[in-house]
Amino acid sequence: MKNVVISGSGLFTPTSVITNQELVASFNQYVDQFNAQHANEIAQGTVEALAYSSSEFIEKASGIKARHVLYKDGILDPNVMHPIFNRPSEDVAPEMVQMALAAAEQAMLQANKTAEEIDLIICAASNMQRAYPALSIELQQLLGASGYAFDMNVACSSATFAISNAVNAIRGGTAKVVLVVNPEFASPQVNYRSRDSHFIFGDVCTATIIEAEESCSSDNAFRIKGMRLRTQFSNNIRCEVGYTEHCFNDKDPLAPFFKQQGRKVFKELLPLVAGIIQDEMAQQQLTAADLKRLWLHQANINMNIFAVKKILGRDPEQDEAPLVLDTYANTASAGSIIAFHKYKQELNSGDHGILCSFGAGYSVGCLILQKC
Ligand code: CO8
Repeated sequence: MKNVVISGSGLFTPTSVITNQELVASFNQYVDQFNAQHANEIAQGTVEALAYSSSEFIEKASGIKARHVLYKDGILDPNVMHPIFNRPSEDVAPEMVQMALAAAEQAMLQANKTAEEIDLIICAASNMQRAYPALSIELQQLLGASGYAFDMNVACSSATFAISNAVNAIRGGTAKVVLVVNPEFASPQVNYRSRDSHFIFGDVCTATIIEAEESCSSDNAFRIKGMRLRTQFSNNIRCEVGYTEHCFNDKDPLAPFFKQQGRKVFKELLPLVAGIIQDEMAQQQLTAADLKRLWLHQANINMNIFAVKKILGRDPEQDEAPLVLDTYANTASAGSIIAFHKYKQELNSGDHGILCSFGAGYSVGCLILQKC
């Protein structure tokens, strides 16, 4: 079987930042307005008063201190509470394609690959800005790449599942050099009026180049030694919005938003994640002592600490399981790739690491990587 590598990675980070303090101040202003407007109903017990959010809670419960967003305007205005931006026109690439272009250019540079050499593009993310034509095909045209392109969505595991598709396409002979992009434009899907979830997500885009080891000329490549994917249905992380929404008589104002049962996710997903990583380590005949890095999904600091302890049997050392969610927040499928992109340079030839995503579906994607 052909050896396949990740020969380059790229990261586009929006310049605008929202700190927990800014987010909480705006949310609490909204709470004051809501409670004042509904004072009578609250007094009569027909409406429940809203409670304040808190920066301390957010940081302790999630590890998140700030997040990058494409459009800060509107999000912090208690009378708007969503990003404000224009509907993309037919002749301007939408945000997700523009983010992908920026991340792709970095990944191509690192992999020493030109756009003409790319013959498959996969746009893999938790949301697509439109149903069709595929965002990846627009990106293909802007880059001047050949071959074919498609979009796919496995929520937080979109990136790892797409990389495994890329490996299979290369081994199956339908592609030689694959660009995977993960534009996570999450902020429009965040319910900034929900205390439980207003702090969770940020916007970002990652990119990776995947190719056969024999064609690789990058000095920072990682061999994909093992891949293990798993899905198991759960309603605990859900978004209802779809193309049928306008047909329903009972309009659901919460339909466009991300919602979850965070505690249940925590409890149900972790054993699944730990089991899949351990199974793949056993398959590759690796023990905890063989692992130099754990590039894990970035949803919650406590979840990552738990998973790492289960896998290594001890607390991680600094940068052994790097966290980026303090500054990026949860960036869905891009999270583990950001960690990989930022914390892969120190590994030496032969060193192993695990890149693992987990999230809605449920879905888990585990890749065992070895520095070439
Ligand atoms: N400020 C103050 N207090 C709060 C706040 C807040 N903002 N929010 C909740 N509280 C209160 C609650 O009301 C509760 O109070 P009480 O004890 O009186 O009932 C108390 O704090 C504890 O609440 P929780 O039990 O909910 O708190 P947790 O410790 O569980 O922390 C988390 C909440 C951080 C959400 C945590 O449960 C978590 O991170 N779980 C993991 C979830 C996870 O990994 N989900 C994956 C989602 S990502 C994904 O799959 C991608 C989907 C697609 C992406 C879409 C892009 C938008």
